[in-house]
Amino acid sequence: HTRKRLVMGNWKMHGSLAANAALLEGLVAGATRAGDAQLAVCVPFPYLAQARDALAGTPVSWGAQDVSVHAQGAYTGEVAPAMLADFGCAWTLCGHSERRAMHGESSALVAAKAASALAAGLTPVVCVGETLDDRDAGQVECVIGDQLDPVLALGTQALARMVIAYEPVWAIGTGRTATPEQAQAVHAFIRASLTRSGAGQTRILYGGSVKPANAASLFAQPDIDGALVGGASLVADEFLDIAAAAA
Ligand code: G2H
Repeated sequence: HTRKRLVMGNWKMHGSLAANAALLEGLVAGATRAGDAQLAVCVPFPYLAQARDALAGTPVSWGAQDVSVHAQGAYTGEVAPAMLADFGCAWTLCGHSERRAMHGESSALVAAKAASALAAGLTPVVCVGETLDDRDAGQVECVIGDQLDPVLALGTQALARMVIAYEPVWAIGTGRTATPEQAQAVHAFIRASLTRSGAGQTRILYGGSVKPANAASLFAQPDIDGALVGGASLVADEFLDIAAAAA
């Protein structure tokens, strides 16, 4: 494996100052368990300063779960990429399926958000994934391809500076993980698309009910370069067990 592995937590809308303090402290204390793999957490906006204060100077980096497509202006409730950079964010998720489904984010908007993040020096983690209906209809590659197209159109330079996360919607928070073989098949499809765009070394994370018990078999796949972890990222020991499997 030549690509550096990345294990990223997505706290979603969970946490409090008190709970985060304990979780962040646990992550820092156990960070060496990740070995050569990178560790990161994507926290709710109000807790970015807390993450920065707890994680600056440690091997654990931090980021946001969404970003505005706009640089600044009259966009009430939005958060600009430069604001995330101001708080030391290295990363922002773009187009998590929950944002696509609940906030109507199109693949074109998601790609534009990735470009806006890159312009501020952040690394976008662009999420793609099919629904169970898509899968049952044999449309996996078609759907993932449509989601990727506007991202690929950003060009080689942009693609080389981002991360892709494959998260089958039917595996998110359901306890139902894609088998390593199912995940690898889609990762290989994404890898081929990236390779045709000159960015074959861009990392591709798997997400969807990643747990300590299934992490090692996912990481054993040739095109799985790490994980985007929701539920299991809220417990330091579970997250670190996953990181250890990536080490
Ligand atoms: C998928 C994942 C993290 P979970 O959404 O983005 O969450 O691990 O809870 O399925």
